[in-house]
Amino acid sequence: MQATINGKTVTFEEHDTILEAARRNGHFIPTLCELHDIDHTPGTCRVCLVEITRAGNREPTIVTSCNTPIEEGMVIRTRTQKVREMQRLQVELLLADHDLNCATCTRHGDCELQDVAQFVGLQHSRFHRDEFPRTRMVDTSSPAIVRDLGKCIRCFRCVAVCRNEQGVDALVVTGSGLETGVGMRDNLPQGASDCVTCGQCILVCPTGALGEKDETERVIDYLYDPDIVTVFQFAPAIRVGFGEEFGLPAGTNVEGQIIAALRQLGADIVLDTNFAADVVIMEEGTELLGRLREGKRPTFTSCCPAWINFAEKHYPDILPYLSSTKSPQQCFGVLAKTYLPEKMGIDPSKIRVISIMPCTAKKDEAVRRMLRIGDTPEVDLVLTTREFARLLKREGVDLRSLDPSTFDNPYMSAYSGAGAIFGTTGGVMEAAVRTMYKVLNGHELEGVVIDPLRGFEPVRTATVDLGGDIGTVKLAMCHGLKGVRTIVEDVLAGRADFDFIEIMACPGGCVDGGGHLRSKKHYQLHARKRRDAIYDIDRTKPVRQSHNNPQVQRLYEEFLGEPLSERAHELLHTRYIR
Ligand code: HC1
Ligand code: SF4
Repeated sequence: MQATINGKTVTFEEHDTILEAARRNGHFIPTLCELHDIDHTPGTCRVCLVEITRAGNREPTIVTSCNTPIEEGMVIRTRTQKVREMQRLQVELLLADHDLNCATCTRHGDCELQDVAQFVGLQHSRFHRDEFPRTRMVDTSSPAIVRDLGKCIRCFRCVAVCRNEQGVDALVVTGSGLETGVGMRDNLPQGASDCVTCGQCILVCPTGALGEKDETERVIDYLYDPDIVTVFQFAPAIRVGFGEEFGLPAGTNVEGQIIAALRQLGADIVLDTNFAADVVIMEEGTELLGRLREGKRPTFTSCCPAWINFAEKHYPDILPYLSSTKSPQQCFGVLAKTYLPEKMGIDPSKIRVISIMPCTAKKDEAVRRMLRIGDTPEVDLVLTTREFARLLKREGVDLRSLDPSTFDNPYMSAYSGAGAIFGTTGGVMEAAVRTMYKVLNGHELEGVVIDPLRGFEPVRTATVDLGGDIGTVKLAMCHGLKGVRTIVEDVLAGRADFDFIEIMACPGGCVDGGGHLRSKKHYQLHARKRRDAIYDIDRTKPVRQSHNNPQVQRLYEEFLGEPLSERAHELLHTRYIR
């Protein structure tokens, strides 16, 4: 089938929209609300206007290209005078009640609305008014996410992701006419709503309307305070996602440059969450074997904080099935304020633990009241990948110009390949199997890569023979909350037959966490490359099992005793709120 776009013949397929056919044939049409990757074409922004003349029809008309099917013989023009004037007017109307404090917006320079305003050649907005309707407020009630409705352009991508991709359905379209907006269901503040702070809505927001609660200023306060000892940790997925913030190809491993950047910032101690991931395997693996021996099944992993929020808010009856082991972020935090100062002779009250995570929900986790040592949080501050990039840019550090550095701390920085793979779906499960096999059989599993556990399907299942007195176990891995809802309902209804279930709330796991770089116009563009980079780290590590990490062995010998010892229990395990 053929049509003409800007004088050139193009071929198209049945059911193609004009926008799809134009893109495939290299014709640019600006859009703000449409997002192909999640099949979202609400037609609300009206900037994807084109002029069309249908076959056998002389009169051209203007239509929105995102939701108009292309037809045989159609003549399409994307840059006529009329189209350009109408697009410009449309953008002026969008800016009429938009908060135009662009210089102070964290999205400045990375905003799809700015791109479109440049494209239509807008130099000032004639209709702008400073008084917003009451509904266009800033909601700061969540510890993780800020919704600034003065910057919302009503594309409803966030509503679509939350409802259709995550199945949480916490966001709704509110009001009508000039007061149309996006709110939390039941008009609740975000902090009291059903939102689980996964941050997937942030990844698709075209403007600065959705973002993490920015903590870069507090980190700078800590860095320049001579009385404070800053201890940094960064998550498994950070090293393979962070380079993109500085223009490096997706999946580039920048672990060494991150260490160098933190030292240049003035960090006192730079350590690794991957070390704590190995510790989690020691605890969670032992806990799981105990539960299996007691006939308690299944056990769910507990390292993903958006999953914990989801379980607590949406399915509290599932909480008894969750592992009590804290996440690596929190195991790190508590050890950095107990074990580390004991070993290094530092006053624990001076230590501030700062995490760099690909995740917004980790901010929520860090302020949970059961994750404190007395009055002190185990983790003081969490920066997302995006904030860490912002911090480096604020402090004039260019990641690309740094020579890679290495860890030099003998207590909490070494990690195994098992700790590294936590950052992708199936990784926690694979790491746990490697260690449980050794515990049960006294010798290592041959061939540490367990292929059935790898993959990208939203729900995967596998059967693995662990040997010893446990034998064959049934495993499931699920990433993306939509699939989680089904699996949790199956468990509660007695329809599921599993021993161990790994849950990661973000589709893809942490490699595509809600705190990572936003890919303008795409959703989950780089997850696979980041995952492959994580598997490469595992492949090249001399130590690939958590129990063989020498720093983990030292931690147990010199501080914790055995996994699940009284001290390990007190420091590394938690409970959940119904
Ligand atoms: Fe994750 Fe985890 S893997 S939750 O995805 O268990 O964020 O990367 O840090 O805590 O280790 C995130 C990543 C991360 C924890 C670990
Ligand atoms: Fe929905 Fe997640 Fe956004 Fe909350 S953070 S509104 S759960 S997509």
